[in-house]
Amino acid sequence: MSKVVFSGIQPSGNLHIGNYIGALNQWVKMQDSTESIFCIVDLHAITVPQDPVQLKEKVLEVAALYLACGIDPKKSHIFVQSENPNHTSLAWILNTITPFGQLERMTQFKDKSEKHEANAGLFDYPVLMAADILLYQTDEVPVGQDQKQHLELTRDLAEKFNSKFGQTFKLPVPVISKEAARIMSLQNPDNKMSKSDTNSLATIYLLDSEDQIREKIKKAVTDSGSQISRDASSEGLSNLLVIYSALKDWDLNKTYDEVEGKSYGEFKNLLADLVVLHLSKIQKKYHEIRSDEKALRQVLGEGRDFAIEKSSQTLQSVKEKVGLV
Ligand code: ATP
Ligand code: LTN
Repeated sequence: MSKVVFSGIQPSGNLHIGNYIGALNQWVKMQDSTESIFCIVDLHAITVPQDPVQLKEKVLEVAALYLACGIDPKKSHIFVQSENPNHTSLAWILNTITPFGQLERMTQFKDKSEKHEANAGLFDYPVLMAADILLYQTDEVPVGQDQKQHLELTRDLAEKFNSKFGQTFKLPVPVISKEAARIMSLQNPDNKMSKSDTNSLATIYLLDSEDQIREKIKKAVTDSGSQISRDASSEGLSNLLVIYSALKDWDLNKTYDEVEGKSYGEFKNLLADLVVLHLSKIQKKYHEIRSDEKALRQVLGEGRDFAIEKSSQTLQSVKEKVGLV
């Protein structure tokens, strides 16, 4: 039997090249050899305030971007989290074995509750994520580095449930690519590139225009050096080199072989050409897919039916073990 892969992205803003390089690009590579399930996690998105009309639109936008980036509905299942009620049912049950202190230690909760009014959903976010994953007896979860702590909690909860009630859940393994797992902000290379950055130059969005892409790369923060050299790369410059390598689909060494000795300006031009080329292909497909909403909704409908069917088996067994029928 092939391995089960599960992952998700929140429809909480515009997807960016960090999401693409850290997550989506890996998903595309995994879908050929696994049973892949990719979710649009709208219930996670509402843990911070969302505009209801925009949220509906973003769900479809993210779905269309999944497809445009190469997720193939013939190979993968794509669905919207809130369309499968089993996620919230399992999350509630897992809540009852989740130590309060462990949730308090979650970095993402600490960060987000500083920026927004903390609510119980934000606190409980990782338990819903554990439910997402455990419902499908998932083997592998491809994510960016920032999600590692949530995956550790997921494994802890699965182990705890299994030892308390008998073997029920598979223990999922995070798949985090070494170099591309943490694409940094173009303006502040100490922070990760993020959907919610207030500095519009910090993030390259998948739907940015050519001019926007070129401007952001041109203004990306580096150091005061002028020529690329293997042994003296600042964080800002290494981030650009990592983006270049990821889009070329080769390792950092090969990028150095190609660009060592070039001026920062020359390299930035090369990078801008590459990003523009790469994103223009994605954007072309995106606009085609997004303009046929009926077909898109059909993909999501098939994904939902599959997700409900597959996850109901796990939920049923959990309920029986806990004493709920
Ligand atoms: P926000 O910035 O609003 O917190 P986000 O950009 O982190 O959101 P998510 O939906 O939380 O987006 O993440 C989707 C996936 O993209 C996750 O697997 C996450 O680890 C990955 N990811 C997000 N940002 C980056 C990044 N800068 N580099 C690499 N991977 C990333
Ligand atoms: N928290 C994740 C999104 C997410 C997820 C999941 C990722 C929700 N449920 C299950 C993998 C598996 C994030 O990327 N911020």
